[in-house]
Amino acid sequence: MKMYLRLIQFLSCCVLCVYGWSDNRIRKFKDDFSFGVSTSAYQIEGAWNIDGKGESIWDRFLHNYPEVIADGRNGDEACNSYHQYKRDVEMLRELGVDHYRFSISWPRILPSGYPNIINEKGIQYYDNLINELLKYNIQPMVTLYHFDLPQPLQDLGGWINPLSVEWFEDFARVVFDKYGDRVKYWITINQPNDVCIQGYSGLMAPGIVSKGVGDYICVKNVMLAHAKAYRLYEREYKKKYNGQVGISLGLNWAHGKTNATENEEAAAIYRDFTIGLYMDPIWSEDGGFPRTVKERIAKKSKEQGFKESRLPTLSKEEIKLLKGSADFLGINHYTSFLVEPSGQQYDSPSIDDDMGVKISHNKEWRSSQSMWLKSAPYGIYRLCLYLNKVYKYPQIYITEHGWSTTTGLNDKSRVTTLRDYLSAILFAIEDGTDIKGYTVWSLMDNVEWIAGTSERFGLYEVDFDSKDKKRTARLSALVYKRIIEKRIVENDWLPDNWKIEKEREEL
Ligand code: PNW
Repeated sequence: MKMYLRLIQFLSCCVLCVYGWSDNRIRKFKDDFSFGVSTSAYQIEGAWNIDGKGESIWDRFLHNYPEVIADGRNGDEACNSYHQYKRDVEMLRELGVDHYRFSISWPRILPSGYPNIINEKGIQYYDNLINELLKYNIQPMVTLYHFDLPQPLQDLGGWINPLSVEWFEDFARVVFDKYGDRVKYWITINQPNDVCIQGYSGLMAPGIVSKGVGDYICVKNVMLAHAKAYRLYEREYKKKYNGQVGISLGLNWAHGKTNATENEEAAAIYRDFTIGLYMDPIWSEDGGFPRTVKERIAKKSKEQGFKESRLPTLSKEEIKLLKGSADFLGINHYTSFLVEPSGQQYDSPSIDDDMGVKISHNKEWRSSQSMWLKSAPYGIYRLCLYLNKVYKYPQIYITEHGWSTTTGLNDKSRVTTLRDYLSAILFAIEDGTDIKGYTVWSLMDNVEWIAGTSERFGLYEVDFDSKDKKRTARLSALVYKRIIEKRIVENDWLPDNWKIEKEREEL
């Protein structure tokens, strides 16, 4: 065990040295740097059919296909935050966070999806939560859409239907009207790439498979929905409330498996499809989807006998609507990938086939409880510097970063990851990126979509078998609290009661 830890220390040291982080200066987060934690409605609220809440696509998907959930636990009860929100805020106070990022369940406030019926009890729930947060000076950062579309709108085609742009705008209006006086940070959409690419791969709700076709139509509509909500706020609320509206993109770093030209080229393609596709429409100089992505999909589509490119075009007006439609960039960053050209056959059509690349992890990166998640802290540094260069200094909030473990309070691997990534962020700030805040995913263990509760992301452990979904602070919660308090990353700090445990282990 000791050997293993040494090895990890040695390896992370190597990584840091390679990138020139070996000096002994103490770097500090500024006082106005905002530390927070994140959750989402479906994953924590439970009360899926209580007090007039409508059905979401995740309710439907996991009720219909319980066998896809790793441990069978869906979001029907989750952490029961619908009834336990005061305990949640108590934990936020224990941590001393500056902001709390949570999402609003669209079907909880608009059960039909439309504003024809407004569920007052749902409105009241978020009112209570927001007021409770403000009472303790914790800034609410509110996501409008974190994967839980009202099922009645899915029955009309969901994000594939171009009307979805308007549905979202109407929903956003209700939310801005009700909470705009108190909420200053808005995130329109969480991870359009997951909403669309995963959403139409069959792995996530709505569980429809339409690879390389439906997913791209969804991307267009989701991006436009974001822009419409942004413009609505800009037009009708900004003057009065002076809040900021952004979007959270799932952005991981990727570079060539080796520095061979073909690998670097493959990595550039991968970045264009996973970063550029969502960044360019909002932050690039010309707007619209990346030229490389448009060309690749158009060429493939032609070869496959499609009359037009499977990637829908954006009109001049749509390009204009999207360009500049964010006050800040929310980054959800978890891991990095090594890229090489693919020798293998993918489903055709599909985004994998369009990209034609293969991704992997470096074998030396530390593993989490999730297959896809390995620790490569330099990745967040390189990603931020890349965005700075390509997109001209966007204002950034890290809106999610997290690590999964099994159950248990002694989550040292999460502590290490937290420290490594926060150190990398300090370097990125020093090297000119405008990072305003950082948000841990997640405040507490929750329903990890089809992984159920088999992968734990919480600073607080949740006992899902207990009646009140008891929450207990892990070691990482105490370490994060200390980081927030001191505004520095101390690699050897441990709370007193954990020191004893560590000494015992080392005997
Ligand atoms: C995020 N990746 O999804 C979601 O926003 C959360 O709801 C979720 O619980 C959390 O990450 C942990 O999974 C991700 O492939 C999906 O790197 C995929 C990736 C990262 C995050």
